[in-house]
Amino acid sequence: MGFFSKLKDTFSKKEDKDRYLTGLSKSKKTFSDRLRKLSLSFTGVNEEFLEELMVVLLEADLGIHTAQKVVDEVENRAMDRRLKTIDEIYECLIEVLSDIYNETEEKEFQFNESGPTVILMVGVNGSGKTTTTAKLSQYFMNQGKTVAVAAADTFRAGAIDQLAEWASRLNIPCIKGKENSDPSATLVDACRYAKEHQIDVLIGDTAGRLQNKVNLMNELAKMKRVVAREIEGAPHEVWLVLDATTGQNGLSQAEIFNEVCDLTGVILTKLDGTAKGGIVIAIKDRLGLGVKFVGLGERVDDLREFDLTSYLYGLSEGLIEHEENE
Ligand SMILES: Nc1nc2c(ncn2[C@@H]2O[C@H](COP(=O)(O)OP(=O)(O)O)[C@@H](O)[C@H]2O)c(=O)[nH]1
Ligand SMILES: [Mg+2]
Repeated sequence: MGFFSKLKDTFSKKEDKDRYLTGLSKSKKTFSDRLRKLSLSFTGVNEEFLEELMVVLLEADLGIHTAQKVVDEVENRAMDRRLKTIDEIYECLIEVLSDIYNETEEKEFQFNESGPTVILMVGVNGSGKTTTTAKLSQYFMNQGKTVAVAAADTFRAGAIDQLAEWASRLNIPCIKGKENSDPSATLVDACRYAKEHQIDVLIGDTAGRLQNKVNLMNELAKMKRVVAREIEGAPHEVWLVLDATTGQNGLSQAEIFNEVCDLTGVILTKLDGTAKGGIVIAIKDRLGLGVKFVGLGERVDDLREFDLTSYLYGLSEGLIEHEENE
């Protein structure tokens, strides 16, 4: 079975596949339309073709380093396997993307068996931290877990209310301090609350101030320290919330936050609004950080576990139909 067929086969067994495809429709359309345009002038895997492929990959936001790696690998495999047709090249390309994503192992999410699992949400303003905190709460509640949230964004006016509003809609506790108070103090309160009330998952929504890197660094480092004192192994996860529409800037955000607080994963939001889904591959390739969840809309149930098969299938669906219709 070829790689496309395997992909399709795996994908067809997934639950909820239509929602995934709708969310990825922009990326899919742009990526496969652009690739298909390459077929018009395709005469073989030569320098001109590889250059054009590079442009398509850069437009999909793979970043220069990862895009080059993909192009080189496609060239090598095309030579080794004597690939001739454009469809063979497409298939090879998707396989290379998959292999690059799978090259580095990622840390699997695990619940803390001995107490609350603490998750910190970090990222720049507007990336979707608060919304995603609500979505994740719903996600864990759907698994039968008890959830509490901590409003540790005490910096931005209205941020605490925004989270409290979500919490009241979800009917879960929201631990909050005063505006401009020390967010670490809120987190300490939240950890104690979670322990006392046997909460399974505590999600801390933090402030995003990338502009002032030193302050952010100190603040996040302090948050990590204080929760570690309250609950063993905490924070169990530090997830970077990244707006997929910010493009390559996302990669540098990920680099900086990773330096500051040892990220354990990424949540890519607003994938529904962009054709630039390639950042998924770039971040994994450059930082070894896996995408845990993707945001496919603004509603509380618009969050999905990231799944490479669905993602790649979403990107290449147009190409696969193309192959089959011939
Ligand atoms: N289309 C879309 N919008 C989103 C998604 N996630 C968040 N948003 C919107 O992005 C805006 C900023 O989100 P917010 O959670 O307040 O960001 P924060 O500043 O990081 O806490 C809000 O209008 C959200 O509704 C998503 O996955 N898709
Ligand atoms: Mg917020």
